[in-house]
Amino acid sequence: EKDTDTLCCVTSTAPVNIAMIKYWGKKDTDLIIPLNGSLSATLDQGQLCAKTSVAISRSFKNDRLWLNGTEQSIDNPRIQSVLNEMRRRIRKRKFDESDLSESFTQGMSKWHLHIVSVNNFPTAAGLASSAAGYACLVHALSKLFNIEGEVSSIARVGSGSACRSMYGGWVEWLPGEDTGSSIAVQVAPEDHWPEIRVLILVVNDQKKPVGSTDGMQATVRTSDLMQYRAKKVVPKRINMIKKAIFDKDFETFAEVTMKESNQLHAVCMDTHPPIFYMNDTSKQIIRFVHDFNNEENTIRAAYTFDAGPNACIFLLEENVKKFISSFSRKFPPSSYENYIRGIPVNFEQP
Ligand code: 2P0
Repeated sequence: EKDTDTLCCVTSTAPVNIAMIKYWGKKDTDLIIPLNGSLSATLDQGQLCAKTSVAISRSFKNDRLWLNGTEQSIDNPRIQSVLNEMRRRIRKRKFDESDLSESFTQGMSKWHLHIVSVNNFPTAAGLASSAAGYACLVHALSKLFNIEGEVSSIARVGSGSACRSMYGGWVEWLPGEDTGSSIAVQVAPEDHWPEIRVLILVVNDQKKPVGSTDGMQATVRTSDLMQYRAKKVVPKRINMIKKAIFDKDFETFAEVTMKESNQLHAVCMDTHPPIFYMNDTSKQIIRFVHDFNNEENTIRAAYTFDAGPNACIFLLEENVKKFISSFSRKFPPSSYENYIRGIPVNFEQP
């Protein structure tokens, strides 16, 4: 848009993250405070990522939002939560007269915001598109308005898992009790374990039948197993996997990752009525990974599934070729060859 009336524009990119320890369930649905902590790896920039531009100008008539080329309502409550949290942060600090932030906090009577976001992968297919999208929006707005310090909690009010995409490397979301304490922290940096790779096996890139937000609250309401999981299982697993990451102990890392994935899908099954995210192909992939590991009696690959049928496979770089050749013998190439992607978990900051 042509503009001579003080247009300011910032563009950011942010990668998706893949959780080994799963977030599923909130104790505060408005503030998005989770029932349990979670832990993820942020993928390399440029592979699966969101790209967002934010612009503020006096010549814009109103606030507007475009997602993958289609205009969406800016009144989306999650977007409004992010914008409100952003305004709250701006108000907390002093600014000079030339600061654009002032215009933004004063109801935007003269200044309006345009947000344009695109993903380079399917939206809402269980590939963490909302995580990358909100992380990217918050990163771009923070740059536009010079917000410094802890910003993962702003991304969190957009979409819980987005707080983990605000950092590279291995990232833990501390569940916390309130909006200031429910934040993401980096537990190990980008270059800590450079041999790790992730393969994404896209079984189905259609929109999932039950969204994560509704699915997880149905689980919280109806699953007894969920309460046990949040209190008794997850805290122990977070400690175990952190130690495995620090020690680069792939076997323990892989075992915890696979058990976590299976418990997420067990609590979905324990939801009433039950929720199924995995399909028959997903289950064949699980069987395949266990067979692959049994072949040489060492754990060389680990699967994890989120709220969809697609598999993420963690493995060490030295085993990628062997895994793909063995996988292609078992599964007909036409069904996956365009989708199998080796992604170095080389994590960069959004
Ligand atoms: C995770 N998932 O830890 C888990 C594993 C799905 C399964 O984070 O309601 O889209 O926006 O906070 O962040 C999906 O949850 O849900 C998710 P909201 P979100 O990655």
